[in-house]
Amino acid sequence: MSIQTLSTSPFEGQKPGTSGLRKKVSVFQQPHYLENFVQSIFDSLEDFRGKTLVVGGDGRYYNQTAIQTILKIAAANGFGRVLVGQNGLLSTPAASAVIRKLQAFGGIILSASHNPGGPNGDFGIKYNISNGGPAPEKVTEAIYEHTLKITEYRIADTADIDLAQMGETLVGEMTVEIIDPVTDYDALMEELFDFEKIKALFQSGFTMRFDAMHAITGPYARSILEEKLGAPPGTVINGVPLEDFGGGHPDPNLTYAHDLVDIMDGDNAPQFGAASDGDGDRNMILGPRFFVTPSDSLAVLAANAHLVPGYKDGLAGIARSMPTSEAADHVAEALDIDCYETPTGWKFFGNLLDANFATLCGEESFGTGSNHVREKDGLWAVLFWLNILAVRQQSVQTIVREHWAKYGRNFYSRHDYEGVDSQAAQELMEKLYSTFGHLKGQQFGSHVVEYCDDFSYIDPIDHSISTNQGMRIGFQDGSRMIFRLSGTGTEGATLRVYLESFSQDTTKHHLDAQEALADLIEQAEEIAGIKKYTGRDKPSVIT
Ligand code: VG1
Ligand code: CO
Repeated sequence: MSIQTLSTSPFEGQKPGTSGLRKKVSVFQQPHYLENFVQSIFDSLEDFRGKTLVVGGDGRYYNQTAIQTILKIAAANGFGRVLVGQNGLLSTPAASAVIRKLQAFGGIILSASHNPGGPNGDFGIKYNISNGGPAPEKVTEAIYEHTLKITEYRIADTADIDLAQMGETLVGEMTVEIIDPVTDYDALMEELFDFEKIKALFQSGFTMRFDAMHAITGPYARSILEEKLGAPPGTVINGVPLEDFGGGHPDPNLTYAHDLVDIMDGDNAPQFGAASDGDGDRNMILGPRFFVTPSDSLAVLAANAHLVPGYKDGLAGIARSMPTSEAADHVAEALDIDCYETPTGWKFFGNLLDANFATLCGEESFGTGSNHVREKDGLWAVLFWLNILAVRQQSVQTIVREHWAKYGRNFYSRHDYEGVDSQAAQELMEKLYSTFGHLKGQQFGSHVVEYCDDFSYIDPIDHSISTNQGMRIGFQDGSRMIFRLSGTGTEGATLRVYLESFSQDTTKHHLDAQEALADLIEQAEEIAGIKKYTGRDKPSVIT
């Protein structure tokens, strides 16, 4: 074992964002950089000597190199055992499942999620606690504090190990076990969903495409959809994980999942389409020429949960992030269960799930999940939909339209302005905040402001407080707009504008969201001066 001192380190304190630390690969490649961050994680933890850690990533460039380093630092810091997915692979939800199943002390997940990969792309690292979920703010704050004062790290002076070889090896005195990344996850899915019914659905000729976007979900989707559920070969497309995701942007939305979108828009579109992101925690759900917004998807899953074996006894509650549409709230009301509104980021759902306050959780950013793990879970959401489709024997579109007819439709869209000047973005937010004193009661278009605030959240379990979680403006007609700066980008700032309006008028439900929200979009510009501050006349991505 050797101890490295950091006199030449470029490391100046690193703050984990919405989900861990994300930077360009070249930043992680600087001498001592990764080492310092990993040592800072371990320095912020207590009593892990001899205990088990789970390590895996989405397979992007630098994944295996980083894992070799992490193993040596874990050994020198006294972990007893580390479980690593074969070839360094573990989807984010699978890592969460493994941590929980083996009651590990925690886990390290290497991913920059949906951000592009490769030598010029992004890399990321995140610590998960023993419940399988992302470290809460008090832990990420402690990690950050340690990055400010770290002077040395401990690392075992040993050779790299073979990450392809299943079984056990020693690194110093620590045991490393290479595990199959898919087995435990598959078993969990089989417990939750009616595989027989879904199998019968495929046998009856039901057609689907799953776009793994050359990212981590390929092996999981092939194993479950094609091998276990009997979907025909070719159902999973872009199924081989690549270090650079084939040059693509593994973000399952209408802009980046274009292979799938082209298929679903085509004349011979299959009956169901789905995609997942870089690390397998996001999902997009499509019918032929029909897009299901993630907010609607959460509401539909909640309303139909009783049809699925794992949730047949009902839901304890639902939780959604603040910018996610209120569609799920209407379902919670009908079911007479609680609906929680949390800040953006999955870490805020952990306590609610642990305390059984909520069973299903969701974010507008293509994230849906439940108490089966403590991360959002892309393939889980796809299987949930398949289970509902198998029981109801209706199309995706019919199910969603019936849902709107019953609960009303929450028109929803998010406009992202990516890579804008950080200072300008900050100024926009500050200027907006300074108007809040006199916005209330003012009319914008046909909307009158009912409330405006900078969202803060008090965790109902540990009473911790999270402030500055987004500027929200609510109108008397139930519509909302929210302005927030992203915590996951790696270049400049990303401004997110979230827009929502509600209609119970079924004659309007066929409208396109941008059309239905056109007035609100105009008023958002009026209120915040987006063009002036960002210098952009339109968003870079609309979802
Ligand atoms: C984004 C999403 C947020 C999500 C986070 C991590 O964060 O808005 O809802 O939890 O990404 O998702 P931000 O701060 O950029 O808005 V993943 O799939 O990157 O782990
Ligand atoms: Co992700």
